[in-house]
Amino acid sequence: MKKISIKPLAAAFAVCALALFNQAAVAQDATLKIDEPWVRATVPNQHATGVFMRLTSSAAGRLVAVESDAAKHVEVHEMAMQDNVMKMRQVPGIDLPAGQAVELKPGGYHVMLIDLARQITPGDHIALTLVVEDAKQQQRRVPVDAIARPLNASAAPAADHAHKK
Ligand SMILES: [Cu+2]
Repeated sequence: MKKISIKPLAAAFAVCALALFNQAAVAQDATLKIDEPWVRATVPNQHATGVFMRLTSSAAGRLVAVESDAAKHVEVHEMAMQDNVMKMRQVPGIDLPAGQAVELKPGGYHVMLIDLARQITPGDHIALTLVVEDAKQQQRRVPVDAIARPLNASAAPAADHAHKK
């Protein structure tokens, strides 16, 4: 089955073309609406922080990954009560039901930037790329520009982000 080996290559080309297109088109995606993307500013030597936004997909989809040059590792996390303690854990993705707003917010789902390249101060712009999968498991990349808000932007988990490796 030699044909199969061609497919990933074709997909890679498609993704590259999309990425280029997206960069030129200034953060627009026909299906996915992104509201108020923001990142929590950091203090010196803080190595991790969270990114938040509201996602509304007109067609059923799933956020499967996030990429950014701002940190060595970018993970999708969820905060949840576990034995009466708020804990966070990495999740493989976040479902985006058609037409339903999904909040990434302090205390819930968030994107975690781990091993930050530098300190983030309020007003900074952090570029991220959302990798979204549609119902046919086709992936596309959606650029996001998250603006840094002050450390105390809302009552939320901040300093106690313990990440086990
Ligand atoms: Cu986290």
